Amino acid sequence: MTRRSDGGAAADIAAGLECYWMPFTASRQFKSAPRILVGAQGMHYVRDDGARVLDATSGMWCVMAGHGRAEIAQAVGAQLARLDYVPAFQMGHPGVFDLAARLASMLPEGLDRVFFTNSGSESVDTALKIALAYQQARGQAQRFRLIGRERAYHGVGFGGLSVGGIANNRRGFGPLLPGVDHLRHTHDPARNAFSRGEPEWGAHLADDLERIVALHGASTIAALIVEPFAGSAGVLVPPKGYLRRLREICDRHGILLVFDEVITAFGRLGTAFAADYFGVTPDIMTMAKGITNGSVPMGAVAVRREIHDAFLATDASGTTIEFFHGYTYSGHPVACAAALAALDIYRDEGLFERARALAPYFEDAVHSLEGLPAVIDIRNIGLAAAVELEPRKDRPFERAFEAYLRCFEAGVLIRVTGDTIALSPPLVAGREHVDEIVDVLKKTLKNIN
Ligand code: PXG
Repeated sequence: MTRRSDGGAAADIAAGLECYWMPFTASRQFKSAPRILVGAQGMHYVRDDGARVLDATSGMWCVMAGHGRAEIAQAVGAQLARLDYVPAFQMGHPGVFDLAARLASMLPEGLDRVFFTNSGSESVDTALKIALAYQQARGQAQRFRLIGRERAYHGVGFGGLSVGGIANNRRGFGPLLPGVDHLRHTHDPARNAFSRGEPEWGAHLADDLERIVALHGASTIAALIVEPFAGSAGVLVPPKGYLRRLREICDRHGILLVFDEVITAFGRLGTAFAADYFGVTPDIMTMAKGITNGSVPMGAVAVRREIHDAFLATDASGTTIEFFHGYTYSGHPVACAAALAALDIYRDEGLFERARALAPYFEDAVHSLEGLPAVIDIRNIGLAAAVELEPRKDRPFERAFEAYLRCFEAGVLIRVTGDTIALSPPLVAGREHVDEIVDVLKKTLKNIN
C-alpha cells in the first residue's frame, strides 16, 4: 500500500513498511492498516488522509504544551545553527548550565543537582546506579539491593526492567538484575473501584516495605523506586497517605527513595512535580518526556545535594572522575535549547495551574462513563485517567484495542494498556476537548460488546 504525506515530500510508506521494526507494536495488525500521522498543531494530529485527530494522550504523556510550538522550533533551529554538538564529557556549553539551574529552581527543596540523559529508561538506570554508588561512597557498600513494585513501569533498560513489575515486559529476557525485590502493587478494585483521585483505602500497603526489610535486612537495601502514580500499568493512583508512609519507612531504614517522575513531572498533576502534589520529597527523581515537551529526546535525574557531594568526597585530589557514567548525548545542546523553551512556555502560560484548574472538570467528565457496557473501573488524578474494561473471555486486550482503533477512526487518539484505556491530554486542553474525548469514548463504548 502506498500512502502519501501531505508535506509535499510524497513519502512512500510502502517501501519502508516491512523494514521498520516497530517498538511495542502489534506490527502485523499495524502493517495491515497503517496509522500514519503527518502533522500536528495544538491539540490535534493530522493523518495522512488529512483527517484531524484530537490528541487525548499528549503523544505518549510528553507533549504537555500542545503540538507544533513555534518557540521550541525556533530555539532548536537557532541552537543547531549556533552550536550543534559539544562533547558531553569534560566539556560544557551555556545551555546545559542554564537548564540545570532552571530545573533546580523548580524542583522540591533539597533536590538541586541534575544529571542529564536522553530518555526515561536512561534516567531510571542512571538513578539506580547513583543509588548504588552513593551507598558505596558513604561506606554502605553492603546495600546492594534495589526494590521496585509490582505493576511498575520504569522503562526498558535492564535496570528499569528489573525493578519494573509488568510481567509481559520482563519475561523473555532472562534473570535480569540480581538482588531485586518488589513491593506489592496498590491496585484493589474490590475496595477502590470508581475512586475519584486518591483512594481512601490502602495507605497501609506501604508497610509491605517492612516485610521486605524484615526478609533481607535493611542494611542490604540501597533504594526503593516507585512511580508516584503508576502510569503505564493503567493509572494506578496511590491510596491517601501511602507515599508519605513509604517515605517514613525509607527514612527509618536508611533506604533511598527514588520517584520515577517520567510521566508525572511538568504539570500532569497540576504541580511541577508529583512530589509537590503529594507533599513527599524523594532523594532522587527521574524525569524525561515533558522536559522538552516531547520535542527532542531528553531525560534527567535530580538528586539531593548530599548525594552528589558524597561522590566528591571519594577523591581528595579533585582531578579524577567521580562518577563513571554518562552518555554521548547527555545535556545535548539542542535538547537543552528545547527544554529551556518548553519550561518558558510552561511558566509563561501558567500551564501547571491551568491543568490544576481543569482537573475537576476532567474528573467529572471521565466518571460520567460509569455504567457503560464493560466498564469495570474508572480512576483519575490530575489530568490523567483510566477507564478499565472487562476483558473478553479468553481474549484479553482485545476489547480495549478495538476501542482504540474505533476512537482513532472517530478522530480521537487514546492509549490502551491491557484492557485499560488511559487518557492524558495536553495541559493546554480546554473543556471542549475534554467533552469531545468523552463523547467519542461514550459512543465507542456503547457499541463495543
Ligand atoms: N519510567 C516511567 C514511569 C515511564 O512511564 C519510562 C520510565 C521510560 O521512558 P522512555 O523515555 O525510555 O520510554 C516511562 C515511559 C504509556 C506509555 O502509554 C508510557 C511510557 C512510554 C510509552 C507509553 O503508558 N512511559
